[in-house]
Amino acid sequence: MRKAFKSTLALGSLLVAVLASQSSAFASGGYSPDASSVNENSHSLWIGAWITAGVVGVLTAILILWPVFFHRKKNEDFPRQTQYNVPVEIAYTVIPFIIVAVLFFYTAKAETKITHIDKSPAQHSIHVNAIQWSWQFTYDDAANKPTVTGTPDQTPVLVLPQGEKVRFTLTSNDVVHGFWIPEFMIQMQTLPGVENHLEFTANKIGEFPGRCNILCGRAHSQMLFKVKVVSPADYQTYINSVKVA
Ligand SMILES: [Cu+2]
Repeated sequence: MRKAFKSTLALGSLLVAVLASQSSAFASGGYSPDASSVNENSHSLWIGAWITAGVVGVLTAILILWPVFFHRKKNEDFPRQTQYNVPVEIAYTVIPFIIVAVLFFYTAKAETKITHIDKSPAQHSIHVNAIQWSWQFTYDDAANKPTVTGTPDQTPVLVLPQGEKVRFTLTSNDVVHGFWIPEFMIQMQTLPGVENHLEFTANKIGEFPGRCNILCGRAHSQMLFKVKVVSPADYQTYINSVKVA
């Protein structure tokens, strides 16, 4: 018993040490609050949802553990059975409803901002087309509309200008795929026969992984791409250097 207590204590201290060493990553929920214009709206929602889940989780654990420790069977008598406690039933119906309504409100508010498309055209326009099993990026900015087509063996690179808004048109050649850049807290489905639109600004220079996040068939896990955020000048140089497909 003492040994079990000691090893639990050791495990607990190890966990605290790991969390402390990762404190900034832990505090930001594993995501950057400003990597893109989407993060600026998604990040607070993400953290808020975790805090809500934490509070609900701790309260639920207390409600479960309380009777376990303080209402243990003291004699052989069958305990008094109760039912139809109306105030309790109303409370456990109304409280979750309020929690869901509040989460829904903040989700809908953030989503409206994230999916907002300005009437005036964005500074840049890129067409993303998903194909089994890779991605095609067409830079509509350049007059010759150069296209980069990837394969599972040659993952394509999506080059974006730092600090400038890009309007994405998302389509699919075959089945439903999901255009996902985890670092930018954004995912949107690409649907055959439908054009989806999304606008955002990448704020930080660097390379970030991109993936398909809808199970779309045999080689779904190989639908990888790389996002490379460069300065606006380097972006112009890049799109002028891409060969027309
Ligand atoms: Cu896919």
